[in-house]
Amino acid sequence: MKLRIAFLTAVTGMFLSGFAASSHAADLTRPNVVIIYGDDVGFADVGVNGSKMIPTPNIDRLAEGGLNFTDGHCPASTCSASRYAMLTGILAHRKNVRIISPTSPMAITDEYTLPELFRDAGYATAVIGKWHLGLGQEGVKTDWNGAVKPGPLEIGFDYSFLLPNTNDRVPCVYLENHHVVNLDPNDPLFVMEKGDSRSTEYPDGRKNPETMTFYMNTHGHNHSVINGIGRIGVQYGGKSALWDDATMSDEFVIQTEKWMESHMKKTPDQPFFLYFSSQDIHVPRVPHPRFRGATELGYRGDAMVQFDWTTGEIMKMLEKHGIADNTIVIFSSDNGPVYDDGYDDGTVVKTSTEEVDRGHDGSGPYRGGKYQIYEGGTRVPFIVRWPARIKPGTSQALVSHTDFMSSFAELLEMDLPEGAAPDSQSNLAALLGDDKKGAPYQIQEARGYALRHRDWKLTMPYQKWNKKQGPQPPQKFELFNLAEDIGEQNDISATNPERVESMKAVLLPIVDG
Ligand code: NG6
Ligand code: CA
Repeated sequence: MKLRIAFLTAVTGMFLSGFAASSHAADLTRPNVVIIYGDDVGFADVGVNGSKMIPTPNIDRLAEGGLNFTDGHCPASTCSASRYAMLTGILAHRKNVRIISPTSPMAITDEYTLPELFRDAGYATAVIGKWHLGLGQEGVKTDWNGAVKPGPLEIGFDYSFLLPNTNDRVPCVYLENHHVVNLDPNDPLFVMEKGDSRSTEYPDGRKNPETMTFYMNTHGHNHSVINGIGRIGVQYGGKSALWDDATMSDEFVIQTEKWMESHMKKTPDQPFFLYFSSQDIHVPRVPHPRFRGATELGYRGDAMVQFDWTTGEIMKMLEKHGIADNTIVIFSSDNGPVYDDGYDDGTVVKTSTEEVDRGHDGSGPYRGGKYQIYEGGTRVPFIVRWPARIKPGTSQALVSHTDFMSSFAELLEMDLPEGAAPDSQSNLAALLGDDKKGAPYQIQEARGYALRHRDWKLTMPYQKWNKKQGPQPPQKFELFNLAEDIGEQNDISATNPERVESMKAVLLPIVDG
């Protein structure tokens, strides 16, 4: 009798949990969401968008199983600005967020954020990888030997494992939640600010350039030399906590695996939002030796192959836990491609106007790249995969990371708080493949601004430019019709004055606001 009850209970339990599991799998308002964010990965650095010289089978597979957006944009053509707008739905210029320095405080303060939206909807939330949105409080010197905060945990993430700034900036250590990993209290860590008297304990690249043994700098990147690579900023101490550049991708994969295992063990039915942010293929490009030689393009191409591997590992984790079908995986990048971004790593560029590295063009048919306002600066790989809901294919809809806030709010059936995410428009139908057009307009930020309206693009003049910043930005309002001129070669503003005026009327109030 006892046995029978036990058996019945087991069967009912199986039925119930089976039912619960399948109803969870079919819960289209609560899928897991994983953003795999690359760094400086251009539109055509992935095979599915035309890269022939860099094999990216895992990313291509992701695209085959999802929607590949060919007019998908990051908010800006540099890192911090893009990430700020993606996580807040606020364009970065409104808060003067530019490229963040090693000593900058948290850029996000009281804004309502994407992780908060997910958390409010009942999700577990985590960020693993590059942060570059500042850490610590404005006006207070960050104590890297104590609790480093505010940081991601104060803006909606339950867990964080970070590369605090960028891989070319100090401190060259990992930060797990509030604390530096492997820090020896007998060798405290300092990030020098102007006026600090302590000299660096690492070689100073300005005085001893011969210590930059991995490769030399081409511009900047000559303060503390760590692992034979000159960095931006000066670090003192923290030797036991130094990262190894060559194993950074492995480290992020291991930490993601750990986090996902623990989540699936403790709360398998709770959906999660994971913002996975790779350092690849930002400089200094130091792929693990097992990837070196994977392409004929040296460090840059090989780092991209490494990032493809990383993407495949994340997909394997989702499959292992049986959650790949009801997980939205977004693959994208924070800005367009760049070749020489400060180190002599062998990347070769023939001309400064149309940048091509030994036959490989990371922006494909689009003009420009990182830092620039032309399409190559913000039009990046943009893949959305969700087998439970999205029919695979290609979409030409105009979409942007700025719209994630409103789009996910709609998907989760959540109301954004009053005043939150003012620059975010819901583009959910386009992201799901139901709307072929996408946003009626979109703002792009760089050194200067641009407005997209369908196939029309208006760029705004930017005069505060100097040669060191790369190709010259527009010096007057320019108008392009991308339907006929995908490479933005023919400025037709002079023959379309009315369109210029009507587009200015949309762009200028947003830029000035
Ligand atoms: C620039 C750096 C560049 C890179 C960039 C940030 C110099 C001369 N240039 O200031 O190397 O670090 O900032 O890149 O130091 S981003 O992708 O994080 O925006
Ligand atoms: Ca970047």
